[in-house]
Amino acid sequence: DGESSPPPHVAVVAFPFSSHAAVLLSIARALAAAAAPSGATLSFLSTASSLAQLRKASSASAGHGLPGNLRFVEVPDGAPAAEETVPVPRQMQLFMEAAEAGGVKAWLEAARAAAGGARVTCVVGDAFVWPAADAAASAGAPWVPVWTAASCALLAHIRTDSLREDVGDQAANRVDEPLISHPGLASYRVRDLPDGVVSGDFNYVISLLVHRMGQCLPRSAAAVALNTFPGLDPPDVTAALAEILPNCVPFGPYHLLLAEDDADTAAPADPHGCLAWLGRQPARGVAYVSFGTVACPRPDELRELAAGLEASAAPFLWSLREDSWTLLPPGFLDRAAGTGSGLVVPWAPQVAVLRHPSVGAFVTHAGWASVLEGVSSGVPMACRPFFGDQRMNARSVAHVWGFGAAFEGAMTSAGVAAAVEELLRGEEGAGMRARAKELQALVAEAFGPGGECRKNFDRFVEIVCRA
Ligand code: U2F
Repeated sequence: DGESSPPPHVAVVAFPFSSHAAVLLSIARALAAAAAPSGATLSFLSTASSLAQLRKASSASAGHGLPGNLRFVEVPDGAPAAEETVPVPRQMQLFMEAAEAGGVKAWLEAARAAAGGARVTCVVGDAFVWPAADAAASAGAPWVPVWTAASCALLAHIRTDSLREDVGDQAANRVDEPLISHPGLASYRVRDLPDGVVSGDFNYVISLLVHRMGQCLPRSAAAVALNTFPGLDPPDVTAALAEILPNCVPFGPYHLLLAEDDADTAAPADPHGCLAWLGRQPARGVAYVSFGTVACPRPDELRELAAGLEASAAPFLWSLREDSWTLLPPGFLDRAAGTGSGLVVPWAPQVAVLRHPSVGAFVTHAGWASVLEGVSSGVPMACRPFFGDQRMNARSVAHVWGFGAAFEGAMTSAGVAAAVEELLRGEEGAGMRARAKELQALVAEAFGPGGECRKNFDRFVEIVCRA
Protein backbone atom coordinates (compact mmCIF):
# COMPACT_ATOMS: atom_id res chain seq x y z
CA ASP A 1 0.00 0.00 0.00
CA GLY A 2 0.97 3.62 -0.60
CA GLU A 3 1.63 4.31 3.08
CA SER A 4 4.50 1.89 3.34
CA SER A 5 6.00 2.31 -0.15
CA PRO A 6 9.57 3.58 0.04
CA PRO A 7 10.43 7.08 -1.21
CA PRO A 8 11.29 7.43 -4.93
CA HIS A 9 14.83 6.69 -6.08
CA VAL A 10 15.38 8.31 -9.46
CA ALA A 11 18.35 7.29 -11.62
CA VAL A 12 19.45 10.08 -13.96
CA VAL A 13 21.50 8.74 -16.89
CA ALA A 14 23.79 11.28 -18.60
CA PHE A 15 25.34 11.29 -22.07
CA PRO A 16 28.87 12.19 -20.96
CA PHE A 17 29.98 14.32 -23.94
CA SER A 18 29.96 18.01 -25.04
CA SER A 19 27.49 20.11 -23.03
CA HIS A 20 24.98 17.24 -22.62
CA ALA A 21 25.89 16.13 -19.08
CA ALA A 22 25.84 19.69 -17.71
CA VAL A 23 22.35 20.23 -19.08
CA LEU A 24 21.12 17.01 -17.51
CA LEU A 25 22.72 17.91 -14.21
CA SER A 26 20.84 21.19 -14.10
CA ILE A 27 17.59 19.25 -14.56
CA ALA A 28 18.66 16.77 -11.88
CA ARG A 29 19.35 19.63 -9.46
CA ALA A 30 15.93 21.14 -10.10
CA LEU A 31 14.33 17.73 -9.74
CA ALA A 32 16.19 17.05 -6.50
CA ALA A 33 14.96 20.33 -5.03
CA ALA A 34 11.37 19.83 -6.17
CA ALA A 35 11.21 16.18 -5.09
CA ALA A 36 12.89 16.63 -1.71
CA PRO A 37 9.60 16.93 0.21
CA SER A 38 8.60 13.43 -1.01
CA GLY A 39 11.83 12.08 0.44
CA ALA A 40 13.08 11.25 -3.06
CA THR A 41 16.76 10.65 -3.70
CA LEU A 42 18.53 10.88 -7.05
CA SER A 43 21.53 9.02 -8.46
CA PHE A 44 23.27 10.92 -11.27
CA LEU A 45 25.08 8.40 -13.49
CA SER A 46 27.99 9.49 -15.65
CA THR A 47 31.60 8.54 -16.43
CA ALA A 48 34.54 9.48 -14.22
CA SER A 49 35.83 12.18 -16.57
CA SER A 50 32.39 13.69 -17.04
CA LEU A 51 31.72 13.76 -13.29
CA ALA A 52 35.13 15.35 -12.68
CA GLN A 53 34.28 18.09 -15.19
CA LEU A 54 30.90 18.70 -13.58
CA ARG A 55 32.48 18.89 -10.12
CA LYS A 56 35.07 21.34 -11.38
CA ALA A 57 32.45 23.54 -13.02
CA SER A 58 30.27 23.66 -9.93
CA SER A 59 33.13 24.36 -7.55
CA ALA A 60 34.36 27.18 -9.82
CA SER A 61 31.05 28.97 -9.56
CA ALA A 62 30.07 31.04 -6.58
CA GLY A 63 27.35 28.58 -5.63
CA HIS A 64 27.13 25.22 -4.29
CA GLY A 65 27.93 21.61 -3.90
CA LEU A 66 25.33 19.03 -4.74
CA PRO A 67 21.91 19.02 -3.09
CA GLY A 68 21.83 16.55 -0.18
CA ASN A 69 19.49 14.14 -1.96
CA LEU A 70 21.53 13.96 -5.19
CA ARG A 71 24.56 11.67 -5.43
CA PHE A 72 27.02 11.09 -8.26
CA VAL A 73 27.44 7.47 -9.33
CA GLU A 74 30.35 6.69 -11.59
CA VAL A 75 29.77 4.37 -14.56
CA PRO A 76 32.43 2.77 -16.79
CA ASP A 77 33.24 4.62 -20.02
CA GLY A 78 33.58 1.37 -21.99
CA ALA A 79 37.15 2.16 -23.06
CA PRO A 80 39.79 -0.53 -22.68
CA ALA A 81 42.17 0.63 -19.92
CA ALA A 82 45.31 0.33 -22.03
CA GLU A 83 44.10 2.47 -24.87
CA GLU A 84 45.80 5.85 -25.22
CA THR A 85 44.11 9.13 -26.09
CA VAL A 86 40.93 8.02 -27.79
CA PRO A 87 39.29 10.44 -30.26
CA VAL A 88 35.89 11.67 -29.05
CA PRO A 89 33.77 9.90 -31.70
CA ARG A 90 35.46 6.63 -30.73
CA GLN A 91 34.84 7.39 -27.05
CA MET A 92 31.17 7.91 -27.85
CA GLN A 93 31.08 4.66 -29.77
CA LEU A 94 32.68 2.71 -26.91
CA PHE A 95 30.32 4.29 -24.41
CA MET A 96 27.23 3.47 -26.49
CA GLU A 97 28.43 -0.08 -27.15
CA ALA A 98 28.86 -0.60 -23.42
CA ALA A 99 25.43 0.92 -22.75
CA GLU A 100 23.83 -1.32 -25.35
CA ALA A 101 25.58 -4.49 -24.20
CA GLY A 102 23.69 -4.54 -20.91
CA GLY A 103 25.71 -1.71 -19.42
CA VAL A 104 22.81 0.44 -18.30
CA LYS A 105 21.34 -2.48 -16.39
CA ALA A 106 24.59 -2.78 -14.43
CA TRP A 107 24.66 1.00 -13.86
CA LEU A 108 21.18 0.86 -12.37
CA GLU A 109 22.39 -1.88 -10.03
CA ALA A 110 25.33 0.34 -9.07
CA ALA A 111 22.86 3.15 -8.36
CA ARG A 112 20.84 0.82 -6.19
CA ALA A 113 23.95 -0.22 -4.25
CA ALA A 114 24.98 3.43 -3.82
CA ALA A 115 21.53 4.18 -2.43
CA GLY A 116 21.82 1.52 0.27
CA GLY A 117 19.80 -0.99 -1.73
CA ALA A 118 16.89 1.29 -2.61
CA ARG A 119 15.30 0.05 -5.84
CA VAL A 120 15.38 2.47 -8.78
CA THR A 121 11.79 3.63 -9.23
CA CYS A 122 12.25 5.76 -12.35
CA VAL A 123 14.95 6.23 -14.99
CA VAL A 124 15.29 9.77 -16.28
CA GLY A 125 17.96 10.14 -18.90
CA ASP A 126 19.44 11.94 -21.85
CA ALA A 127 17.39 10.63 -24.78
CA PHE A 128 20.68 9.90 -26.59
CA VAL A 129 21.28 6.99 -24.20
CA TRP A 130 18.35 5.02 -25.63
CA PRO A 131 19.52 1.62 -24.24
CA ALA A 132 18.30 2.96 -20.88
CA ALA A 133 14.77 2.16 -22.13
CA ASP A 134 15.25 -1.61 -21.91
CA ALA A 135 17.27 -1.40 -18.70
CA ALA A 136 14.47 0.60 -17.09
CA ALA A 137 11.90 -1.92 -18.29
CA SER A 138 13.81 -4.83 -16.78
CA ALA A 139 14.16 -2.90 -13.53
CA GLY A 140 10.38 -2.43 -13.59
CA ALA A 141 10.79 1.35 -13.77
CA PRO A 142 9.44 3.83 -16.34
CA TRP A 143 11.89 5.52 -18.73
CA VAL A 144 11.53 9.29 -18.99
CA PRO A 145 13.96 10.61 -21.61
CA VAL A 146 15.10 14.23 -21.70
CA TRP A 147 15.53 15.77 -25.15
CA THR A 148 18.06 18.61 -25.04
CA ALA A 149 17.81 20.00 -28.59
CA ALA A 150 14.98 21.50 -30.66
CA SER A 151 11.59 19.84 -31.14
CA CYS A 152 11.89 19.95 -34.94
CA ALA A 153 15.18 18.02 -34.76
CA LEU A 154 13.52 15.37 -32.61
CA LEU A 155 10.77 15.11 -35.18
CA ALA A 156 13.37 14.61 -37.93
CA HIS A 157 15.04 11.81 -35.96
CA ILE A 158 11.75 10.05 -35.27
CA ARG A 159 10.78 10.40 -38.95
CA THR A 160 14.18 9.36 -40.29
CA ASP A 161 12.92 6.19 -41.96
CA SER A 162 10.16 7.95 -43.89
CA LEU A 163 12.46 10.87 -44.77
CA ARG A 164 15.03 8.43 -46.13
CA GLU A 165 12.35 6.64 -48.09
CA ASP A 166 11.19 9.93 -49.61
CA VAL A 167 14.59 11.46 -50.39
CA GLY A 168 16.40 8.23 -51.27
CA ASP A 169 19.85 8.91 -52.67
CA GLN A 170 18.73 12.25 -54.11
CA ALA A 171 19.63 14.43 -51.09
CA ALA A 172 22.38 16.23 -53.03
CA ASN A 173 20.01 17.04 -55.91
CA ARG A 174 17.10 18.06 -53.74
CA VAL A 175 18.85 20.30 -51.18
CA ASP A 176 16.48 23.25 -51.66
CA GLU A 177 13.26 21.27 -51.66
CA PRO A 178 10.95 22.04 -48.73
CA LEU A 179 9.76 18.98 -46.82
CA ILE A 180 6.10 19.73 -47.43
CA SER A 181 4.90 16.14 -47.32
CA HIS A 182 6.32 15.57 -43.82
CA PRO A 183 4.05 16.79 -41.02
CA GLY A 184 5.75 19.47 -38.94
CA LEU A 185 8.75 19.79 -41.25
CA ALA A 186 7.31 21.96 -44.03
CA SER A 187 9.40 25.00 -43.01
CA TYR A 188 12.63 23.09 -43.56
CA ARG A 189 14.49 22.10 -46.69
CA VAL A 190 16.29 18.85 -47.35
CA ARG A 191 19.58 20.66 -46.66
CA ASP A 192 18.40 21.77 -43.20
CA LEU A 193 17.90 18.24 -41.86
CA PRO A 194 20.37 17.14 -39.18
CA ASP A 195 23.45 15.26 -40.38
CA GLY A 196 22.86 11.56 -40.81
CA VAL A 197 19.11 11.78 -41.43
CA VAL A 198 19.10 11.75 -45.26
CA SER A 199 22.71 12.76 -45.94
CA GLY A 200 26.13 12.44 -44.38
CA ASP A 201 27.53 9.27 -42.89
CA PHE A 202 24.67 7.03 -41.71
CA ASN A 203 27.19 4.90 -39.83
CA TYR A 204 28.70 7.77 -37.81
CA VAL A 205 28.17 7.13 -34.12
CA ILE A 206 25.77 10.06 -33.62
CA SER A 207 23.79 9.21 -36.79
CA LEU A 208 23.28 5.64 -35.58
CA LEU A 209 22.47 6.80 -32.09
CA VAL A 210 19.79 9.34 -33.02
CA HIS A 211 18.26 6.92 -35.53
CA ARG A 212 17.89 4.18 -32.90
CA MET A 213 16.72 6.77 -30.38
CA GLY A 214 14.03 7.96 -32.81
CA GLN A 215 12.73 4.40 -33.19
CA CYS A 216 12.88 3.70 -29.48
CA LEU A 217 11.18 6.83 -28.07
CA PRO A 218 7.64 6.30 -29.39
CA ARG A 219 7.64 2.68 -28.13
CA SER A 220 9.27 3.06 -24.77
CA ALA A 221 9.10 6.56 -23.31
CA ALA A 222 6.66 7.05 -20.45
CA ALA A 223 6.97 10.80 -21.07
CA VAL A 224 9.49 13.03 -22.89
CA ALA A 225 10.93 16.27 -21.55
CA LEU A 226 11.24 18.89 -24.29
CA ASN A 227 13.62 21.85 -24.27
CA THR A 228 11.04 24.35 -25.47
CA PHE A 229 8.27 26.55 -24.12
CA PRO A 230 4.65 26.98 -25.24
CA GLY A 231 4.53 29.50 -28.08
CA LEU A 232 8.00 28.78 -29.47
CA ASP A 233 7.34 25.77 -31.70
CA PRO A 234 4.92 26.43 -34.56
CA PRO A 235 1.59 24.59 -34.10
CA ASP A 236 2.35 22.07 -36.88
CA VAL A 237 5.54 20.95 -35.10
CA THR A 238 3.78 20.60 -31.76
CA ALA A 239 0.89 18.67 -33.35
CA ALA A 240 3.16 16.33 -35.32
CA LEU A 241 5.20 15.51 -32.22
CA ALA A 242 2.15 15.07 -30.01
CA GLU A 243 0.78 12.54 -32.46
CA ILE A 244 3.86 10.35 -32.06
CA LEU A 245 4.72 11.16 -28.45
CA PRO A 246 1.49 11.82 -26.58
CA ASN A 247 3.24 12.58 -23.32
CA CYS A 248 5.57 15.46 -24.20
CA VAL A 249 6.36 17.82 -21.34
CA PRO A 250 7.87 21.13 -22.48
CA PHE A 251 9.67 23.01 -19.72
CA GLY A 252 12.63 24.66 -21.43
CA PRO A 253 14.85 26.57 -21.64
CA TYR A 254 16.23 24.11 -19.09
CA HIS A 255 18.81 26.60 -17.82
CA LEU A 256 15.99 28.69 -16.35
CA LEU A 257 14.78 25.94 -14.03
CA LEU A 258 17.39 26.80 -11.45
CA ALA A 259 17.48 30.54 -11.98
CA GLU A 260 15.65 31.52 -8.82
CA ASP A 261 17.80 29.90 -6.18
CA ASP A 262 20.97 29.51 -8.22
CA ALA A 263 23.98 31.42 -6.94
CA ASP A 264 25.45 31.23 -10.48
CA THR A 265 22.85 33.69 -11.64
CA ALA A 266 23.77 36.29 -9.09
CA ALA A 267 27.55 35.87 -9.28
CA PRO A 268 28.70 33.59 -12.09
CA ALA A 269 32.35 32.57 -12.27
CA ASP A 270 34.01 35.13 -14.54
CA PRO A 271 37.77 34.70 -14.31
CA HIS A 272 38.41 36.64 -17.54
CA GLY A 273 36.46 39.72 -16.53
CA CYS A 274 33.82 39.57 -19.28
CA LEU A 275 31.09 41.19 -17.21
CA ALA A 276 33.31 44.04 -15.99
CA TRP A 277 34.38 44.68 -19.59
CA LEU A 278 30.76 44.63 -20.76
CA GLY A 279 29.97 47.14 -18.04
CA ARG A 280 32.16 49.67 -19.88
CA GLN A 281 30.38 49.24 -23.23
CA PRO A 282 27.36 51.03 -24.69
CA ALA A 283 23.87 49.63 -24.14
CA ARG A 284 22.96 46.92 -26.69
CA GLY A 285 26.14 47.78 -28.59
CA VAL A 286 28.29 44.66 -28.22
CA ALA A 287 28.46 41.59 -30.47
CA TYR A 288 29.04 38.40 -28.48
CA VAL A 289 30.64 35.55 -30.44
CA SER A 290 30.74 31.88 -29.44
CA PHE A 291 30.47 28.54 -31.22
CA GLY A 292 29.73 26.36 -28.22
CA THR A 293 31.74 23.49 -26.84
CA VAL A 294 32.63 21.51 -29.98
CA ALA A 295 32.39 23.51 -33.22
CA CYS A 296 35.33 25.51 -34.51
CA PRO A 297 35.67 27.43 -37.78
CA ARG A 298 38.59 26.52 -40.03
CA PRO A 299 41.62 28.87 -39.89
CA ASP A 300 40.70 30.85 -43.03
CA GLU A 301 37.14 31.35 -41.82
CA LEU A 302 38.36 32.33 -38.37
CA ARG A 303 40.44 35.10 -39.96
CA GLU A 304 37.45 36.27 -42.01
CA LEU A 305 35.38 36.44 -38.86
CA ALA A 306 38.08 38.40 -37.05
CA ALA A 307 38.35 40.85 -39.93
CA GLY A 308 34.57 41.18 -40.07
CA LEU A 309 34.38 42.02 -36.38
CA GLU A 310 37.06 44.69 -36.76
CA ALA A 311 35.31 46.08 -39.83
CA SER A 312 31.93 46.29 -38.08
CA ALA A 313 33.20 48.91 -35.62
CA ALA A 314 31.06 47.31 -32.92
CA PRO A 315 32.81 46.26 -29.72
CA PHE A 316 32.96 42.47 -29.51
CA LEU A 317 33.36 39.80 -26.87
CA TRP A 318 34.60 36.53 -28.34
CA SER A 319 34.73 33.23 -26.51
CA LEU A 320 37.37 31.27 -28.41
CA ARG A 321 39.33 28.24 -27.23
CA GLU A 322 42.90 29.26 -26.60
CA ASP A 323 44.42 26.77 -29.08
CA SER A 324 42.86 28.87 -31.87
CA TRP A 325 44.32 32.21 -30.80
CA THR A 326 47.49 31.73 -32.87
CA LEU A 327 45.30 31.46 -35.97
CA LEU A 328 43.95 35.02 -35.61
CA PRO A 329 45.23 37.72 -37.99
CA PRO A 330 48.57 39.27 -36.98
CA GLY A 331 48.09 42.03 -34.40
CA PHE A 332 44.40 41.27 -33.93
CA LEU A 333 44.59 40.54 -30.20
CA ASP A 334 46.89 43.52 -29.55
CA ARG A 335 44.63 45.91 -31.46
CA ALA A 336 41.57 44.66 -29.60
CA ALA A 337 43.28 45.04 -26.23
CA GLY A 338 44.98 48.33 -27.16
CA THR A 339 41.88 50.12 -28.33
CA GLY A 340 39.60 48.32 -25.90
CA SER A 341 37.37 47.51 -28.88
CA GLY A 342 37.30 43.79 -28.24
CA LEU A 343 37.87 41.10 -25.65
CA VAL A 344 38.85 37.54 -26.57
CA VAL A 345 38.51 34.97 -23.80
CA PRO A 346 38.84 31.17 -23.68
CA TRP A 347 35.48 30.84 -21.90
CA ALA A 348 32.70 33.27 -20.99
CA PRO A 349 29.82 32.98 -18.51
CA GLN A 350 27.50 32.91 -21.51
CA VAL A 351 24.13 33.05 -19.78
CA ALA A 352 25.16 36.14 -17.79
CA VAL A 353 26.86 37.66 -20.84
CA LEU A 354 23.72 37.34 -22.95
CA ARG A 355 21.68 38.85 -20.12
CA HIS A 356 24.00 41.84 -19.90
CA PRO A 357 22.37 45.07 -21.17
CA SER A 358 25.43 45.85 -23.32
CA VAL A 359 25.02 42.78 -25.53
CA GLY A 360 22.97 43.48 -28.66
CA ALA A 361 23.94 40.71 -31.08
CA PHE A 362 25.02 37.07 -30.87
CA VAL A 363 27.16 35.36 -33.51
CA THR A 364 26.55 31.67 -32.79
CA HIS A 365 26.83 28.12 -34.14
CA ALA A 366 23.12 27.74 -33.26
CA GLY A 367 23.63 24.92 -30.77
CA TRP A 368 20.26 24.55 -29.13
CA ALA A 369 21.26 25.72 -25.65
CA SER A 370 22.84 28.82 -27.14
CA VAL A 371 19.74 29.60 -29.20
CA LEU A 372 17.53 29.35 -26.11
CA GLU A 373 19.93 31.40 -24.00
CA GLY A 374 19.80 34.11 -26.67
CA VAL A 375 16.00 33.91 -26.82
CA SER A 376 15.59 34.22 -23.06
CA SER A 377 17.68 37.38 -23.13
CA GLY A 378 16.01 38.86 -26.19
CA VAL A 379 19.26 39.00 -28.18
CA PRO A 380 18.97 38.64 -31.99
CA MET A 381 21.51 36.32 -33.59
CA ALA A 382 23.56 35.60 -36.68
CA CYS A 383 23.93 31.84 -37.07
CA ARG A 384 26.85 30.00 -38.59
CA PRO A 385 25.81 26.35 -38.25
CA PHE A 386 28.51 23.67 -38.45
CA PHE A 387 27.10 20.17 -37.87
CA GLY A 388 24.37 18.03 -36.40
CA ASP A 389 21.14 19.91 -35.72
CA GLN A 390 22.70 23.35 -36.08
CA ARG A 391 21.52 24.01 -39.67
CA MET A 392 17.98 23.21 -38.67
CA ASN A 393 18.20 25.54 -35.67
CA ALA A 394 19.65 28.30 -37.83
CA ARG A 395 16.79 27.85 -40.28
CA SER A 396 14.31 28.17 -37.41
CA VAL A 397 15.98 31.34 -36.11
CA ALA A 398 16.05 33.06 -39.49
CA HIS A 399 12.91 31.77 -41.21
CA VAL A 400 10.50 30.38 -38.65
CA TRP A 401 10.95 32.82 -35.76
CA GLY A 402 12.65 35.67 -37.62
CA PHE A 403 14.87 36.93 -34.83
CA GLY A 404 18.10 36.56 -36.72
CA ALA A 405 19.97 35.71 -39.87
CA ALA A 406 21.79 32.58 -41.05
CA PHE A 407 24.99 32.35 -43.04
CA GLU A 408 24.72 29.82 -45.84
CA GLY A 409 28.17 28.28 -45.69
CA ALA A 410 31.34 29.87 -44.39
CA MET A 411 31.45 33.40 -42.95
CA THR A 412 33.16 36.13 -44.93
CA SER A 413 34.53 39.33 -43.48
CA ALA A 414 31.93 41.45 -45.31
CA GLY A 415 29.13 39.07 -44.33
CA VAL A 416 30.04 39.24 -40.65
CA ALA A 417 30.32 43.04 -40.63
CA ALA A 418 26.98 43.40 -42.41
CA ALA A 419 25.21 40.89 -40.16
CA VAL A 420 26.48 42.50 -36.95
CA GLU A 421 25.55 45.99 -38.16
CA GLU A 422 22.10 44.80 -39.18
CA LEU A 423 21.40 43.10 -35.85
CA LEU A 424 22.63 46.07 -33.81
CA ARG A 425 21.32 49.01 -35.80
CA GLY A 426 19.85 47.97 -39.17
CA GLU A 427 16.34 48.54 -40.46
CA GLU A 428 15.71 44.89 -41.24
CA GLY A 429 17.36 44.18 -37.92
CA ALA A 430 14.67 46.24 -36.17
CA GLY A 431 12.15 43.49 -36.97
CA MET A 432 14.55 40.86 -35.65
CA ARG A 433 15.20 42.82 -32.46
CA ALA A 434 11.47 43.21 -31.93
CA ARG A 435 10.84 39.51 -32.54
CA ALA A 436 13.60 38.57 -30.10
CA LYS A 437 11.95 40.77 -27.46
CA GLU A 438 8.56 39.17 -28.10
CA LEU A 439 9.97 35.69 -27.55
CA GLN A 440 11.83 36.88 -24.47
CA ALA A 441 8.50 38.06 -23.05
CA LEU A 442 6.95 34.65 -23.78
CA VAL A 443 9.78 32.89 -21.91
CA ALA A 444 9.42 35.24 -18.97
CA GLU A 445 5.70 34.51 -18.83
CA ALA A 446 6.22 30.73 -19.07
CA PHE A 447 8.69 30.82 -16.18
CA GLY A 448 6.83 33.37 -14.10
CA PRO A 449 4.69 32.28 -11.15
CA GLY A 450 1.96 29.96 -12.43
CA GLY A 451 3.53 30.00 -15.91
CA GLU A 452 3.19 27.05 -18.28
CA CYS A 453 6.79 25.84 -17.89
CA ARG A 454 6.54 25.92 -14.11
CA LYS A 455 3.34 23.89 -14.29
CA ASN A 456 4.85 21.48 -16.80
CA PHE A 457 7.92 20.98 -14.65
CA ASP A 458 5.66 20.18 -11.69
CA ARG A 459 3.92 17.63 -13.89
CA PHE A 460 7.31 16.18 -14.85
CA VAL A 461 8.26 15.87 -11.17
CA GLU A 462 4.94 14.18 -10.52
CA ILE A 463 5.46 11.66 -13.36
CA VAL A 464 8.99 10.88 -12.23
CA CYS A 465 8.19 10.54 -8.54
CA ARG A 466 4.86 8.72 -8.61
CA ALA A 467 6.37 5.58 -10.14
C1 U2F B 1 25.82 20.34 -28.70
O1 U2F B 1 25.99 21.66 -28.28
P1 U2F B 1 27.20 22.64 -27.94
O2 U2F B 1 27.76 22.29 -26.63
O3 U2F B 1 28.18 22.81 -29.02
O4 U2F B 1 26.38 24.03 -27.94
P2 U2F B 1 25.14 24.52 -27.10
O5 U2F B 1 23.97 23.60 -27.13
O6 U2F B 1 24.89 25.88 -27.62
O7 U2F B 1 25.69 24.57 -25.62
C2 U2F B 1 26.83 25.29 -25.29
C3 U2F B 1 26.73 25.62 -23.81
O8 U2F B 1 28.01 26.07 -23.36
C4 U2F B 1 27.89 27.31 -22.73
C5 U2F B 1 26.65 27.95 -23.30
C6 U2F B 1 25.75 26.75 -23.54
O9 U2F B 1 25.00 26.47 -22.38
O10 U2F B 1 26.11 28.89 -22.39
N1 U2F B 1 29.09 28.15 -22.98
C7 U2F B 1 29.53 28.96 -21.99
O11 U2F B 1 28.98 29.04 -20.89
N2 U2F B 1 30.65 29.73 -22.22
C8 U2F B 1 31.29 29.72 -23.41
O12 U2F B 1 32.28 30.45 -23.52
C9 U2F B 1 30.81 28.89 -24.45
C10 U2F B 1 29.69 28.10 -24.20
C11 U2F B 1 25.70 20.30 -30.21
F1 U2F B 1 26.87 20.74 -30.77
C12 U2F B 1 24.53 21.15 -30.66
O13 U2F B 1 24.41 21.09 -32.05
C13 U2F B 1 23.24 20.70 -30.00
O14 U2F B 1 22.19 21.56 -30.37
C14 U2F B 1 23.42 20.70 -28.50
C15 U2F B 1 22.19 20.24 -27.76
O15 U2F B 1 21.98 18.87 -27.93
O16 U2F B 1 24.57 19.92 -28.13
